[in-house]
Amino acid sequence: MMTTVQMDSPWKCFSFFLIIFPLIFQLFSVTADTINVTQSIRDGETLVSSGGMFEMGFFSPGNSSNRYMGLWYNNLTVRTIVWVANREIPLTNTDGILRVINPGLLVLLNNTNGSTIWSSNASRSVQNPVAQLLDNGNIVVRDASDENPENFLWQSFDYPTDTYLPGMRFGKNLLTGLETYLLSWRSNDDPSPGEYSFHLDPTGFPQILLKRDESVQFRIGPWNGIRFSGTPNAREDPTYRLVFVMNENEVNYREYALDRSVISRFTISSSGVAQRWTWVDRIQGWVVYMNMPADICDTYGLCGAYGICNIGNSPSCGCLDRFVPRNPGDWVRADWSNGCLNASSGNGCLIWYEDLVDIRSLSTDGQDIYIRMASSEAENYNGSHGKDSELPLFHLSVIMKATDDFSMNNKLGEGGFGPGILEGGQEIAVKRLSKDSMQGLCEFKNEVIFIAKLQHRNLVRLLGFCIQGEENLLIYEYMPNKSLNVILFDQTKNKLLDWQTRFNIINGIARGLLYLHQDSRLRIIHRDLKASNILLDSDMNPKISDFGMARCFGGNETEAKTRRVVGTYGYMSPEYAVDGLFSVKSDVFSFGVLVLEIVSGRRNRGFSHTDNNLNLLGHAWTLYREGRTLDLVDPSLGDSSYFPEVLRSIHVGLLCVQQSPEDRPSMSSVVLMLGNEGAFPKAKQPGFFTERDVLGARSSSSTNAPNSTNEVTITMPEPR
Ligand SMILES: *[C@@H]1O[C@H](CO)[C@@H](O)[C@H](O)[C@H]1NC(C)=O
Ligand SMILES: *[C@@H]1O[C@H](CO)[C@@H](O)[C@H](O)[C@H]1NC(C)=O
Ligand SMILES: *[C@@H]1O[C@H](CO)[C@@H](O)[C@H](O)[C@H]1NC(C)=O
Ligand SMILES: *[C@@H]1O[C@H](CO)[C@@H](O)[C@H](O)[C@H]1NC(C)=O
Ligand SMILES: *[C@@H]1O[C@H](CO)[C@@H](O)[C@H](O)[C@H]1NC(C)=O
Ligand SMILES: *[C@@H]1O[C@H](CO)[C@@H](O)[C@H](O)[C@H]1NC(C)=O
Ligand SMILES: *[C@@H]1O[C@H](CO)[C@@H](O)[C@H](O)[C@H]1NC(C)=O
Ligand SMILES: *[C@@H]1O[C@H](CO)[C@@H](O)[C@H](O)[C@H]1NC(C)=O
Ligand SMILES: *[C@@H]1O[C@H](CO)[C@@H](O)[C@H](O)[C@H]1NC(C)=O
Ligand SMILES: CC(=O)N[C@H]1CO[C@H](CO)[C@@H](O)[C@@H]1O
Ligand SMILES: CC(=O)N[C@H]1CO[C@H](CO)[C@@H](O)[C@@H]1O
Repeated sequence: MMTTVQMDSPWKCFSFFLIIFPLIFQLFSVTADTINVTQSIRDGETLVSSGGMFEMGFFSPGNSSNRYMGLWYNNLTVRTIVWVANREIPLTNTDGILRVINPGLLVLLNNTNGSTIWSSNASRSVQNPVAQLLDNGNIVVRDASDENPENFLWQSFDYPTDTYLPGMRFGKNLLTGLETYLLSWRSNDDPSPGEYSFHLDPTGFPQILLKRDESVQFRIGPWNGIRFSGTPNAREDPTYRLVFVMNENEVNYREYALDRSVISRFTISSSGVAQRWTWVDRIQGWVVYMNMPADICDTYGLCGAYGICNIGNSPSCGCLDRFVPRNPGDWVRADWSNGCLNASSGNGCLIWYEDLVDIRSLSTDGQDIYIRMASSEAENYNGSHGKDSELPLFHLSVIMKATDDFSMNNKLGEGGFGPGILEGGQEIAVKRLSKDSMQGLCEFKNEVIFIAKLQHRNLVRLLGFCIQGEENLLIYEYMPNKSLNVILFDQTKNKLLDWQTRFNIINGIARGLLYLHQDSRLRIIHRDLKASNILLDSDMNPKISDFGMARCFGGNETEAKTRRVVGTYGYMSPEYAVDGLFSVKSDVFSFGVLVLEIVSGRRNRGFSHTDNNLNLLGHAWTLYREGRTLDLVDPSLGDSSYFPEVLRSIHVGLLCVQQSPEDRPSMSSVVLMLGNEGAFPKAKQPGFFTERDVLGARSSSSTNAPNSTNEVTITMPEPR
């Protein structure tokens, strides 16, 4: 008993001292957020950011007695280090001193003998350097006399340690080569670089990699232009907004807190776990609300090549359909790393361009996998998997009944009928194909089955088809708000299209088109994108219609050249209209025309500016060059608060309609540009600059000059 009492009192005394100690320090701390060349921070003194959020000074991590210069939250009851300067070279006593020296360096010195322990660097020198701790946790060196306070010589946000703070740009500057990434601490007591790092890999479709030394442990993404694919827990949540910038200068990722009172951070632990934290006042502590890897299936390549991980299964690793374990013995021992082999039966073959690794099944946010296989193979595959991959074949009588014998009351544009109502109550639209557009029954059927597999929220859904006698019908879901042209070009109705709706339509079309262009190696080129082919659902979401049809019914053609140009005057790219050359970039051109039409509320076709005889494209480009871009905007869009988005859309539209296909962006860049700020290239002169260009191009090669009909069919001269 005696010993316990004796032990007890010195401990009490000690803990009392621990509580008092920081208070004493507070008295000596510099309350400023900035130091200049005549000032310094000694051990025990601190800088506090102007809003009181962050504090910077000397500290000892964990149970270590070493001293480091670092940064933590000023007000939180748990000291949380978010950045360390001298992580590799600790001070062994309290003799460190932080100074700003000419020509603009922040340095940590050994005050006993004046040697430099740590230093920032700078690419230029300035007259009056100061170091400032900003309220977002960024330590910056700048020139006190610089009028632009953001013109930093150096910033700690470029060189984070193991913590991402909101506002930081995480990624790579492609001009300077500077990479901003996270590097774990060695242990709680030691901030020197540990084994784990967290990088944004900018090659191809950017993805975020968690590495242990050089080996990938876990992957977020890839970024598909909209979100990180395959990583449901890496999506925006109500606390932050995510900005992804990708252009020729930089590829980076940035988060902004939506509510400044929410304190959050993202770290990479010394044991290799990436974690998103948020401070909870009620419990006066940090809560981890996201862990990555979250489970064993997140382990990179766990199931090997052609393996697939499903956390609901035991064991979690399995093989892709039609594949078997390469080495069943290993699988029994829970070693899946050798993956799977195809169990090809010899009556067909699967072509793979590279090993497929790191596949898992997800209930949300997954990406469909499309596998190109021989049609004989596909038929076998259908047979063994029942109805789910088969498209319903409708009986003609059902369609006749639903559309009231193709009644003219139900006519929807050329060859279209709707709404028809099936017996179950489902509303349908029916497209009746003329028989001279057919390539043959078998091809039609294959094409239809193929198109049915293209599913995207911005493509009209094909519900079934009907081949009977002379009739070849396609049955689609019915879109209650008809097509975009009906509302966009109507002076009264277009008031219903506010900017948010228009921008949503632009983005939706872009995503639908991206899906067509990129989803499969077949590269579906729409070839007839126009306002009347954009249908609107009950929530005004756009859905592209008539996709794939051009590819199917375009006649005898190769990928690159066609004798019959099927398209619509006003939307056709010059190389397509004049030379019959088509590519994904001809769709990009049509998309650009659509964007300019949506922003201006004017048709490209038939638009002719009174002063200069320019068409809509020429007019838009002229305004853009004269810095009057906003003059293009539909006057019924009154609210100026969206102008940054409007300007961005016009800029993207103009990039898409450039004369040369090589200059036009791909749809993946378009999706990125629409969603992000950033420096875009200047738009060059559009193709079909004036109305005359179009007419000239048309009369030189057409045998069938259209007057007021919308469709154009140009027959190219026979190649010799
Ligand atoms: C540094 O800051 C102090 C306090 O604001 C000021 O008195 C001093 O003149 C400054 N020195 C220089 C070189 O700017
Ligand atoms: C930090 O605490 C101080 C003193 O209690 C308070 O004045 C200040 O507003 C707080 N700052 C933040 C960012 O919470
Ligand atoms: C310090 O060491 C003790 C005993 O080894 C341990 O229980 C404690 O968690 C350590 N503290 C930190 C912050 O690492
Ligand atoms: C600082 O300098 C003194 C004197 O040379 C030396 O004893 C001490 O180890 C130095 N500290 C560091 C961290 O280099
Ligand atoms: C200061 O002390 C450290 C550690 O002893 C030594 O490495 C360094 O060379 C010394 N620097 C100067 C300028 O004496
Ligand atoms: C600053 O230092 C980092 C790390 O040593 C280096 O990668 C970078 O190129 C340096 N920057 C300049 C401007 O010297
Ligand atoms: C699958 O098997 C076929 C036929 O044996 C072979 O040609 C092909 O390369 C195999 N594919 C893979 C991915 O192993
Ligand atoms: C398509 O064109 C090629 C080359 O001109 C010709 O050999 C082939 O028979 C044509 N096919 C059809 C279906 O017209
Ligand atoms: C278009 O031109 C054709 C032949 O030149 C003519 O028969 C037709 O009536 C014209 N259509 C319209 C709507 O003017
Ligand atoms: C769409 C398709 O080709 N389905 C075929 C799947 O296999 C069964 C049985 O062989 C055929 O009857 C279907 O036509
Ligand atoms: C702008 C517009 O016409 N919106 C209509 C779209 O369709 C829904 C459902 O049919 C209608 O309620 C909207 O008024």
